[in-house]
Amino acid sequence: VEAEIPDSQKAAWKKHSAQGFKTKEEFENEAVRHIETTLARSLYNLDDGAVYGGTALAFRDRLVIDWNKTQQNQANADQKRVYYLSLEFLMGRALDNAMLNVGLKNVAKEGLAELGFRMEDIISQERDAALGNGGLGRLAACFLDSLASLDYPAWGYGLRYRYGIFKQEIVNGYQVEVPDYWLDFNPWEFPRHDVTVDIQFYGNVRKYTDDDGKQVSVWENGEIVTATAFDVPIPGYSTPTTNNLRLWSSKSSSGEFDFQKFNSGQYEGSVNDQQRAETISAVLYPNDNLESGKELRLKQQYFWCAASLHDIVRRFKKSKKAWKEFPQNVAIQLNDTHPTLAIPELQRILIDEEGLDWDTAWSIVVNTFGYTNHTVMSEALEKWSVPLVQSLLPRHLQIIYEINLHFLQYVERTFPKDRDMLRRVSIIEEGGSKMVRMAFLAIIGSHKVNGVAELHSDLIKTTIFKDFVKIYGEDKFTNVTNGITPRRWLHEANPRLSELIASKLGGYEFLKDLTLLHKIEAFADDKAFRKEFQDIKYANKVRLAKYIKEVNGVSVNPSSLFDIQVKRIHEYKRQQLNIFGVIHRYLTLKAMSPEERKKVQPRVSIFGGKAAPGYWMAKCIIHLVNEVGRVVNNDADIGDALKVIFIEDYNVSKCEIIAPASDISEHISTAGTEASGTSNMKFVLNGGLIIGTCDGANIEITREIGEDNIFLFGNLAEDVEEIRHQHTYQGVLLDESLEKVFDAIHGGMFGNSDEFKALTNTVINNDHWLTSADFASYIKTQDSIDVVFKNQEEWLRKAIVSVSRMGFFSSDRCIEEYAEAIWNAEPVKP
Ligand code: 8GP
Repeated sequence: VEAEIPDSQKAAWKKHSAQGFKTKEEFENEAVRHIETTLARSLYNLDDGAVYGGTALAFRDRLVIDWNKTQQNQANADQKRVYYLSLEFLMGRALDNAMLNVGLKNVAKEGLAELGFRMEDIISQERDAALGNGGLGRLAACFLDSLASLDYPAWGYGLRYRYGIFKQEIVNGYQVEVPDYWLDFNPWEFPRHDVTVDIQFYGNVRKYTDDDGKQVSVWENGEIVTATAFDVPIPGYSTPTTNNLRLWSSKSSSGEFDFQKFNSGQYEGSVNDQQRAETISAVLYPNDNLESGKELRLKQQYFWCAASLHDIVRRFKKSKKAWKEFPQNVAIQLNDTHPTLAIPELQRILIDEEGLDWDTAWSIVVNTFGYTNHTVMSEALEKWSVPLVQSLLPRHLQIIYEINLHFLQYVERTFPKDRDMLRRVSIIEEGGSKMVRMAFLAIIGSHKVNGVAELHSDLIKTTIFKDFVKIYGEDKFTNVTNGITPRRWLHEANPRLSELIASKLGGYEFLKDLTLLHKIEAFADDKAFRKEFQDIKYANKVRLAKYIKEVNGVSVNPSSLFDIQVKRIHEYKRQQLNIFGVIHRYLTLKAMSPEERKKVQPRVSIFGGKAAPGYWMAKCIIHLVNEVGRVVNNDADIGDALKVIFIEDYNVSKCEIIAPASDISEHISTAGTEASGTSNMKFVLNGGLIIGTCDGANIEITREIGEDNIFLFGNLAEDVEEIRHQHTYQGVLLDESLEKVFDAIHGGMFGNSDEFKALTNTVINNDHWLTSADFASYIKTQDSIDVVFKNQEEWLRKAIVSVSRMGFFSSDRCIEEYAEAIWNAEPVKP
């Protein structure tokens, strides 16, 4: 195509092509131009919001110039591309990240100052892009940052939800969900009204024999919904590589609305189709580690998978290569089982549309996909009812049955004696109602399956996927321990700590190679360094205390020990263990004389996190935390000795204030339940210590930083089953201190005790999450934390050594591992 353009035309384009700003002057030009023209505001009609808008648009222009060059360059390079399919991308704010990654933060800061604005105020105007629930979605966001920073030709594919995760308000101590209107102003996306795909649902399959005697299946007469692409540029750090996150939005295929109905006076009916279609990408399902099995969710999954695959296949076909080369050109990573329909969809395209035979097509499919599992908990494993799939995706159900047939025939040949094996591994679960087991389909249709931390990857091999290890061998299963991007989670969240580290390492190279942090260990005993490190932590605590004062109206003393647990509220994550521990502390303090109380290490217990709207028990936990806070924070006997805070609407940008301010953070899931956890990494990287169970990535964090630098407690994963068994057959032996805590709750100390009955009863009745079984060990460990914290020199030493040993947990390392062991992909030099 390039050759067909006349030279004179090329020269004209080159002369006028957008360059993007580089200097402070140019930045101010661009920002003011956008404020005055794009946003139609003026010097006399300005606020921080408008200046944020102008600044963001100026940076967006920069990004899109790099984005264009990157896409051109990657197309020319003709290398294997990576596609990361995820229903969730929990991106947070983009402006600060864009400024850092393109290296123009100081330029913008000076420019803004000259225009009369403070950088921090402008950055804080931005709303989070909250297209995710928790760890799984944030991991996808960190991976995009690392893929671009390492120059991989990689795209993310997701859904452009009109409403991301709900906004949480706390009203009278209860969680209330409010819609999040994040799209009101979003300068970071480019609508591509020319990039659309028609997606079919329902309908029927017609079979016929063609002229060559070949059986052909045609899926037809369905309902059509149109997918439109919205592109979000993803800038790499310290490289011009700018990748793409393509989010699909749904709309009616028949245009805006039905004109015939409209003209015949059926005004409401005329918009019905449109609304039905738009519903598909309207909301993010707000469940974390729980599947709801709703038809709309299945529609979302197919809509997104089909649009993305169509796009990927279209791009591949432009290369005019043979189909068998597809897996050498395309790697698709499935983030959990949500995109599993991409497997039968690619098979359908290859056999029904491209005319390949089954075996050739299937080998292409398997070599293309990789599947990442994020949980072993049965309530989170996706299953779809066969009749539902039959009605929505009739052709796909046929293909799934055929995949299953081929697979089971193979299993039968290989394990002729194990008849029960067929029942256990079949994609179709028989029984009352037939279900499609998505994880099994994902394993069978992928060449690699990975867990997200060592323990978790071992557990999937020995529990839920045990039979598949027998069938396929160990090699198909691998581990890639999660990581976090040091750009956002160190440099942006904690600029002073980043600066201190840079001053010792002679620059910011460690933001690209986090293992360089190990050189900081030499300063663990350096007095001046320790002092500076301590001052930074204190300043970060002051910043959080200020936020708490503003929002919660409670004064907390920044010299107290800040004890933080922020994550989705879930019984397995055990915020209930934490709050019961807090009540125990309160009762202990109450029983002391004022003199004794003065000697106790003051603490602020901070909680934050959303409960799925339908998860009643999680909502009870939030309510209890708030009620305990109300009582404790107003108890004059207690004063600074204990404060209990619930931070409303925990999200990515709040985490950036919270993580740098912790002394201790809690990662206390029942052993064997938290696949990895990633906030544990964020907290340690920011100079806080951890209290945690031997679970998920806590285990590898311990290995890296050393047992002396982490507070571990509780039963081990290998003993959990046995303990549960005992509970079932011998009843729960309630911990004595916990019993006192329950007495206080039942006695009405924290308001109407009926509201908390369910919470205490599940512990008393079967203690599935080992809250009582781990209580004594938890309390003892918390007490030892008070003792160590009093010795600030020792504490600082532990914290500094821990930071220096966190290099392994960069998401850059994860991406290198995926690229090497799963994708076989190489970077494209910009
Ligand atoms: C989460 C895990 O719970 C967490 O330990 C891990 O760090 C994170 O994934 C990233 O790997 N899992 C989920 O959020 C999850 O399984 N969600 C599915 C139900 C959707």
